[in-house]
Amino acid sequence: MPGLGNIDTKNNAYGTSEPVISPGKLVRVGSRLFSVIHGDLSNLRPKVKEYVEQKARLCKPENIHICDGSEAENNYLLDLMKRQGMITPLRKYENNWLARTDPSDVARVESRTYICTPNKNDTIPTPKEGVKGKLGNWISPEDLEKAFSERYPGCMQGRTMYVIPYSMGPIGSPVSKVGIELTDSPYVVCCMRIMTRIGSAVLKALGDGDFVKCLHSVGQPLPMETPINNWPCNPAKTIISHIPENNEICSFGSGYGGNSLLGKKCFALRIGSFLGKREGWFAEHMLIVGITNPQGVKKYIVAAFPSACGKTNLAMLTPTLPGYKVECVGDDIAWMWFDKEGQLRAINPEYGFFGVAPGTSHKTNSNAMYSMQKNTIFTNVAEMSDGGFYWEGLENEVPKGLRIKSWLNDENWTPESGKPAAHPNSRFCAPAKQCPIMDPYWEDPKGVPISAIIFGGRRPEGVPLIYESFSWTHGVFVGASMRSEATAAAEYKGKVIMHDPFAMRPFFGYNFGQYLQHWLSFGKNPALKHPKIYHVNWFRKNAEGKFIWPGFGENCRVLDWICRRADGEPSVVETPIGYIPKEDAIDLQGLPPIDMKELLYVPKDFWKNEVKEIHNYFEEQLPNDLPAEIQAELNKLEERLNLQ
Ligand code: GTP
Ligand code: SPV
Ligand code: MN
Repeated sequence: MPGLGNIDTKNNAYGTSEPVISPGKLVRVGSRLFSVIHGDLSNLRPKVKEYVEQKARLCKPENIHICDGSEAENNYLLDLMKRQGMITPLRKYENNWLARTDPSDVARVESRTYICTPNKNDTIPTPKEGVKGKLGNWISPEDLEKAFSERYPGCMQGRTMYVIPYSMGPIGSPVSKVGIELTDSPYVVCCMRIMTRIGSAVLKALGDGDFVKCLHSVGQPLPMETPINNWPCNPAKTIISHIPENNEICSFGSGYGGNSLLGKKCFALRIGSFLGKREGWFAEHMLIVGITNPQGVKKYIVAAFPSACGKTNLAMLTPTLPGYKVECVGDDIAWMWFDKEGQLRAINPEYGFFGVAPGTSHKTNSNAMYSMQKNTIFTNVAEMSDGGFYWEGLENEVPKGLRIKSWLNDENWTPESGKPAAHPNSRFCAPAKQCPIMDPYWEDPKGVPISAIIFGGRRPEGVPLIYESFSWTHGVFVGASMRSEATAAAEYKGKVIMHDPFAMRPFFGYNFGQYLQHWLSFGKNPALKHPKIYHVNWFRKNAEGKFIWPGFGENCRVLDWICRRADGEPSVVETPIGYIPKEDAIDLQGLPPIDMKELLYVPKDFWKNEVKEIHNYFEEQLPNDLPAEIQAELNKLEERLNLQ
């Protein structure tokens, strides 16, 4: 194996400056020679080798690098990216780095994310005639093949193709699943090493087993024109595609987040939900958190909020109620199943956090702040002249005496510029084990037992702080009818209220109607202990447009009520939409006065309108695929509102 760190800085064959570890072993694949600069192709098991060779023949990289996951390899890649100008060190910390992307590659691109099945209806519900389906994008095998032929051949020319074996879930555990990501982005390798467990140990555990085939290219073969911020990408040709039947993901043109770190949304949610349906489990866009009360009783809760709506914050909150302890299992994705005793259990398949930076501070989320003090890759945050990171909401004021360089490279950024210093979807990518409150069982393949399921969103109006559904089926309806204000996590502009069922709208791996059937089917099994299902809203605003609820660490007060309800506390008021807490049931000790009446108010006219919206949505989006039970729940909600 060539020595890592021994970088050949002379220009490569394409006259560009991608340095390579020299000399590399020349290997013939078909009619082409590749330089295998790290690892040994002949040591790969046949299925893996075949996949790598097939895609190498197609993408024609200059080099192949099989990742072992070691620290030396990671240091080599970080150094390589530094030399390429793709990342800069944040000097104030240990091994923290900042990448600035091309400003046109800053978030997931939902409009170019596809699921490919022979039948369209297997991917998305058939909408009403003349209406565009909004529950995912379908592409036919023929059209995908054509799109591939216009993109992948030769797309890695001049670059190194990295082979990343990775495990979602602890390596070798029966609940874990393996992916092999081939990518031409060293940034992706370093982030995948944080977000998943990667390297030789994964290949060993995989043996001759099956894996999810993941192909990723930034879509810019060398030589290319000077990339903006040294961030190669190809927004005009970006396409993120999934072929569930083949266990395959192909992503082209974007280097960012969920578009390129294929273990996350593509595998753990889209392919995951497809496999979950087939195998009888759930892959959900949910955090997993443990809460222990002053009596030492611990419960775990999962919560699904749309992107940038508070999962990371709730997953690692610092409780303000005395005597409570919160521990984090996961902040974005839960794989769940009912065990033989009928208990719902969950694991976090990830290994790190890819968290929203703006709004994160010692005041709002100190555990996230501690998690990112070292070994963290930041993307599109701003940089202070002392080598520190900076973003909106980090400090109350812009620090005096320091200059701030914005994510757009404005060296002397000031708030007066009227533009944010950090991109609203800027992120930190940090190892989970650096979080001071990781749960002792966060890597237990048996998972943790779940006592409650929460749905929620950003609802400035009308939606109470919390309500409890009447039953499992009603809870599934609550998930199905979720709506939330659009955020910067995807390409949407403005603050429109969007439907986002189960916080999964961009992540369903198959027809949403069938997904609902899957959830409902568990309600029919009386042997299962069905956790209660809730809806929360931290984002209700008063007439002045201010948040009524203080949020963040104070959300433990709501979790506490949920835990007490799981133990049978009868402190509820029935409303048409579900049970809400009695006015004094939520512990408000130590808080300045809060208008709980306003926070818990269920305005009838608002909800009648909400019913109309949901009705239209179902009618337009799933005229044929909506399960009757869900329609019945909507009708019952309407009746309850009319009776009131
Ligand atoms: P993804 O990683 O995109 O899935 O997002 P997420 O659901 O993990 O959201 P995250 O916790 O990162 O929060 C997103 C934004 O919402 C941040 O700017 C937070 O500061 C803000 N936020 C989170 N929790 C609260 C809360 O309880 N109240 C208020 N007002 N804002 C919050
Ligand atoms: C989300 O958008 O829900 C994220 C960030 O967690 S990304 O990995 O880009 O999907
Ligand atoms: Mn997310």
